[in-house]
Amino acid sequence: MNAEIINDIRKNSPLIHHLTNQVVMNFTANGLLSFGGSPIMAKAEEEASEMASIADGVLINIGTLTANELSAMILAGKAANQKGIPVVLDPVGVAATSLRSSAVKQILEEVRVAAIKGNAGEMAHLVQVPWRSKGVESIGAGNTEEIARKIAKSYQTTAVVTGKTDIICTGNTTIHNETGHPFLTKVTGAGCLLGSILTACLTTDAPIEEQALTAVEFYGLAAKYAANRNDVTGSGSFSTRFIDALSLEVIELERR
Ligand code: ATP
Ligand code: TZP
Ligand code: MG
Ligand code: MG
Repeated sequence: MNAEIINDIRKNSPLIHHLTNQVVMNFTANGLLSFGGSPIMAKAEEEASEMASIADGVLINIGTLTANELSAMILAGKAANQKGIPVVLDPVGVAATSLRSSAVKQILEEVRVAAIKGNAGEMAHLVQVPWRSKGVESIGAGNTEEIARKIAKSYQTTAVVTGKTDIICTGNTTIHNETGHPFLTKVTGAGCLLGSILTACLTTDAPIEEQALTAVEFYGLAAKYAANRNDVTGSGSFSTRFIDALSLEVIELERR
C-alpha cells in the first residue's frame, strides 16, 4: 500500500464522472466522498463528453445498462481518452445477457480502459473461461490468477479480479491482496464502490500496480475495521460503519 496515493486524493479531491447503475449510485457517491474524492453521476448522452472532459477520472459500470446509455458511456470514454483521463470499466453482470456482453465488447473496442475491475465470473466471461455466475454475482471457483493474466494480455489493460483474494495483473506484474471481510459480500454495491475508489486512485501519479493495490488493500482494511466495531450487528450497520471507515488514515486502519 502506498499511503501517498491516499494523501494525494484527500488533498486534490479528484472529480470522478460515474456512468453507473441505479442500485448503487447513492452508496457509491457517499463512499467516494468519505474516501476523499468528489463524485458526479451523469448518464445523459447530451453531456457525456463535456462531463468526462472536466473530470479527473471516468467510471463506466454497466449494472443497469439500457441500450441508449451505451452511447453515453462510449462518448464519455472517448472524451476521457482524448484528454488522457483514466477510464475504469466494471462489467457488472456481463455473463448474464447478450445486451451486456455485446455492450462491453463495443466499449472495449472503442475506448481505451486503464483498468477492468470485476468479480471472477464477469472477468472469466471476458476471456471465454467457463465460470458459474448468478446475475451480478460470481458463484464459481477456479484459477483467478490465470483470468487476470488473460484479461491484461487480451485487452492491454490492468485487470482487477475481486473475491476473497483480489488479483491485480498489469501485464508484467501479478499481485494478490487478502484484505477484506465477508460482510462485503452482503452489501449490494460493495464491488461497484470499489470501482469508484479504484478510479480515484488511478488519478494520482504513482505506478498503476501501486494505485490498484492501494485501492483494494485500503478498501479491505476499512471493511475489516468497520466489521470489528462493537456496534456492528449485521450487514446493514456494517455498511454505514464501512462508509465511515473509508475516511480514516491508513495508519489507523492498520492498527486494528
Ligand atoms: P459479487 O456480486 O460476486 O459479490 P462484487 O462485484 O460485489 O461481486 P466482490 O468480488 O464481492 O465484487 O468484491 C467486492 C469487495 O469485497 C472486494 O474488496 C473484495 O476483496 C471483497 N470480498 C469479496 N468476497 C470476499 C470474501 N469472501 N471475504 C472477504 N472479502 C471479500
Ligand atoms: N443489479 C444490477 S446492478 C446491481 C444489482 C444488484 C449492483 C451490483 O453491485 P455489486 O457491487 O457488483 O455487487
Ligand atoms: Mg460482492
Ligand atoms: Mg460487481
